[in-house]
Amino acid sequence: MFLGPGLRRGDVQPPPPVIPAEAGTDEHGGGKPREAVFLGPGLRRGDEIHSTTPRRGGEMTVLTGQDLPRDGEDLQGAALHGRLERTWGDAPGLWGWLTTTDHKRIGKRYVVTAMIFLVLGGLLALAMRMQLARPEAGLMTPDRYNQLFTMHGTTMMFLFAVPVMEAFAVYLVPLMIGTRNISFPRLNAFSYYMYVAGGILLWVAFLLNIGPDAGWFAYVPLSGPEFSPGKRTDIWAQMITFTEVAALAVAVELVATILKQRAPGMTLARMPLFVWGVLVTAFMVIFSMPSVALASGLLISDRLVGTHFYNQFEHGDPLLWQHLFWFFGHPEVYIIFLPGAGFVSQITETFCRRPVFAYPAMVLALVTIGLLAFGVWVHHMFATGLPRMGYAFYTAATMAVAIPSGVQIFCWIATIWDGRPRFQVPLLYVVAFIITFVIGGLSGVMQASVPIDLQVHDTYFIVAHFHYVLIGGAVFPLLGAITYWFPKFTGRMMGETLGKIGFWMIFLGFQVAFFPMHLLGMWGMPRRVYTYPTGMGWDEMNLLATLGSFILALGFLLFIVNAAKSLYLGRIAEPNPWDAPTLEWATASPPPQYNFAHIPVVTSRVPLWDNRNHLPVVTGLRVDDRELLLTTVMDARPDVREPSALPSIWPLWAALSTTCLFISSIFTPWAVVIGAFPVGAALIAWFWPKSGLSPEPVIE
Ligand code: HEM
Ligand SMILES: [Cu+2]
Repeated sequence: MFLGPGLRRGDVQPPPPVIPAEAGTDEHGGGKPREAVFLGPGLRRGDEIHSTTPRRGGEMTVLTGQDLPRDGEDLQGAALHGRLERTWGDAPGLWGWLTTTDHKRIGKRYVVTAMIFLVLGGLLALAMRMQLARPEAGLMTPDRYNQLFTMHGTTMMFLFAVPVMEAFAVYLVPLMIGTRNISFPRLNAFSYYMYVAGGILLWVAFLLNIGPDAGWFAYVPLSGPEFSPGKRTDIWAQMITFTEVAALAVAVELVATILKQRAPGMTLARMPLFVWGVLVTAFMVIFSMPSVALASGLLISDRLVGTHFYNQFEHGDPLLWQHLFWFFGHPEVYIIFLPGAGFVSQITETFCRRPVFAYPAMVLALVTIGLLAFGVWVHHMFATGLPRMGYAFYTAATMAVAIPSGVQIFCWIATIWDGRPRFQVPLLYVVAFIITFVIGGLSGVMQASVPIDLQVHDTYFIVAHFHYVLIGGAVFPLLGAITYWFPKFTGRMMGETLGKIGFWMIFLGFQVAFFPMHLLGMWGMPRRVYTYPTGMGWDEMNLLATLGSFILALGFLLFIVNAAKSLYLGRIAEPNPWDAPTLEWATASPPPQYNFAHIPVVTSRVPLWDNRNHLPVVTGLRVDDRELLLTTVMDARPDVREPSALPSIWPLWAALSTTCLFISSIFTPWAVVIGAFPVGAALIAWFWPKSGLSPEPVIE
């Protein structure tokens, strides 16, 4: 589409002469010949998109009154790439690395960092399982065990699961919706640095033997000033602040990107399901994370300056903590699961070679889960004693979540059933996900019933349940997703044989590790105990669980070995090695910094299947500036062109000064006042107006 002056609404367009195939074909074009398409003054609902050549020379530049270089008939192929490379490229070397605002570079860093935390958290889990393999084992002190399960849960939830999902979204969403960068790219860089700083804080504290020890949900009064003196809990609470700032920043970027930067023609109803999952997730982050940030802020205040928010002797309320925490904590599990469901949908679609069954039902299910997730948090608090009505309401609401979840499960099964499945590694992980997640869902529905919950509360039954949903619902889809998008990230395919061996070890190891925990729980073994006496009948199942967790860990090691090996020796990937239907596969593997030579135009939900050889594109965007095409929220009609932020060192600087502020405020409240100055200075530099390019509308 030519964005210049051009046609007005209602103008009749000439029939579409197709431009010669080689004109639109290039090394970054997925090898597919492309047509340029002229959208005229914006599409309307139901408009046909006509293919046509871009307009000629002079007419392309009228909008600003200057001759600005734009992509189009005059500028394409190698010349266009060179030009875009210069405009979108980073500075070379370390400086470029530190200042980059490219969503792909930051997204990759985010993914790798989150996976490192998965490994660290996994090592802690292995240490715990070693200690619990035999009764009355003396591998570690009770204090060490407390730190281990707290660090494990905290690392997994705050430093691995949520960040890794957001990381994938940061990398994939702009590619999947056909744009050149994420919105607010500097904020994106800032969020990554904040996340890393929070992770380092927690782990350095742990290595110095001042790791938090009050559990990942840090209930008061145990975590309050009276029962947790010292700095351990403050470090935990401040780590929350770091990760919540990071998560909220990314969520805001993702909402803006998804709602305003979709390629022309990608109406809401044509968005890939992963993007839908990310959109719902991002809204959930925005509504739930402030709650835990508030909770931990009040806790720090109680501990540091002696307020009484949670002190029942001074008219505070310990249950306030549980409400604030779980108002975040329950949505959190869907924040982890919904992007996982998105992975599953994309993988199922590609490997079954048909669009996902009942797309509208899938979208409705995602949105419904997102809403219901905010109405069930009290099921974590049944044991605190509630009014009868409360029990009834939260039980019913919890069971209701099974309906949209079930709808999704049946849609995936129908897709496999009705498709032509290729059981390669990513689809194997989908099958593992379905089996495991259904078992976890069933034990979830059991616990929604108050009499059962009161029995199994704080036992290993719960540990079994949440690992079934977390590992089944998020880690299995994630491993499938890594295998699936590995060629896009790195340009090489992951090895299939090692992948399959790893898969079976991980899947079977998981079942052997966690299924016995259901039984242990029902036989009364409490969670969060560093050991247990002999003669309780728990010995064999504990040994089995430990055995399973080592098989699982070995499988995971194989996965890493496979990834590392494939990075250097894997088969070189074409742009679309799996014959997938979504836009990220329309560009090279790995994509160039500007993502697409021409912005694609979308006419269906599976663009690369429906336009096998003719993915229509938009032309007329400036190439001398980082210009993005913004589109309307519902119909994705071209709306405005907007410059995207240039690389900058200030996000890193802002993150460093904020880190100093947050960490020193563990020790004195004055840090907030004094620390505000360097942060303020960094922000002023960050937002200092540059030579002003203001957004121009696409059509006058
Ligand atoms: C690598 C495989 C894993 C193993 C072997 C494992 C094992 C364990 C064990 C033994 C406990 C402590 C039980 C107790 O003493 O009460 C635990 C707790 C926990 N795990 Fe895992 N886990 C694994 C992966 C994960 C993952 C991937 C997540 C999240 C995405 C996760 C989240 C949690 C949470 C939230 C707790 C509760 C911590 C607490 O009680 O404060 N785990 N896990
Ligand atoms: Cu819950």
